[in-house]
Amino acid sequence: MYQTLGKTLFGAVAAVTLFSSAASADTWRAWNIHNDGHPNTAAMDRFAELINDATGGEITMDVFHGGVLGSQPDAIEQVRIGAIEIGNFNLGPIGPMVKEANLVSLPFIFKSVPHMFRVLEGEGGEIIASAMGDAGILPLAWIDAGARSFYAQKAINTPADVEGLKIRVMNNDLYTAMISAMGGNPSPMAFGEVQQALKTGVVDGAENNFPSFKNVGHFEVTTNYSLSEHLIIPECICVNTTKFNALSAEMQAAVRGAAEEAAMFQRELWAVQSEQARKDVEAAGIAVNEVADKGPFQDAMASVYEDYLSANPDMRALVEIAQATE
Ligand code: BDP
Repeated sequence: MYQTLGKTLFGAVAAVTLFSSAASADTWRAWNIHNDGHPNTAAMDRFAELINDATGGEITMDVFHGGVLGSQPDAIEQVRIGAIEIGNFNLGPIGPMVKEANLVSLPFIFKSVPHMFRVLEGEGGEIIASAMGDAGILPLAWIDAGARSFYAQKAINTPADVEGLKIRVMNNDLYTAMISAMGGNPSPMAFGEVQQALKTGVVDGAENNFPSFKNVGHFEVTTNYSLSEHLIIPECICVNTTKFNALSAEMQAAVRGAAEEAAMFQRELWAVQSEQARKDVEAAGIAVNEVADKGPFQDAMASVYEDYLSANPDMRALVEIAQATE
């Protein structure tokens, strides 16, 4: 009996020792809104492999695709409080929580995707990253999300074509202001609801990049995609700040390195797959309209800038940094 108890105790102690060494390995949950076939899904899967390799298995990652851990605004909040460790987020829905991130949601603030990356890799990016880190959602790397353009059952060549249309936007007052400034009716809505809303006519149109337009079937319920390219919104691989700061310097470098490599992989995939997505939707019958003159769209945004900057004068400096970046 004693011997049995002794063995049992010994077994229990051995198990505790084993378990505690396993417990120093941490499993992080990662949020991703996209499904298979989207470049970010492949990049997040790659990130899981890279983080495991770079940390010698001390950090492993379970990636939950398709937004199953919640809508994007909810997931951002969950990463901020540490209920989810990591996410691939669009900076659009981060703006309402971290003011500095709103820079990227001003229509036409960037001249091109390379210009957007130059701003993010300079002083502007440092200001945004540090504000996000302070808010609990630290960007480890920036990724590409191309440019967003309008789609509807008709071509949108001028702001007047938006007049009277109900257009779905992401959750951010700047996007509702943007649609209202063109005389449209903005309808903020979760990404997962947009296909049905387009199909049933709850909204007349929406706006997104080619991979998202294709991947969740918006092209199946629309006829025209018009290249207004009014928003160039970057995305991040973002981690809960407290969790990241608790790591040793060596582990922090490993995690950051893995995120940066995953981001490079994403940017390469994005270049190829966004072109392919355009070809695929065209082959499926979508009319892709070049917008000959974006000037009228830019002009229509003057009141959006004025209202925003008079309500948020502290954002003026950041806007000037972006505008002064070559
Ligand atoms: C996609 C973004 C995703 C957004 C979505 C949307 O990658 O993060 O949630 O647009 O429009 O392009 O909601």
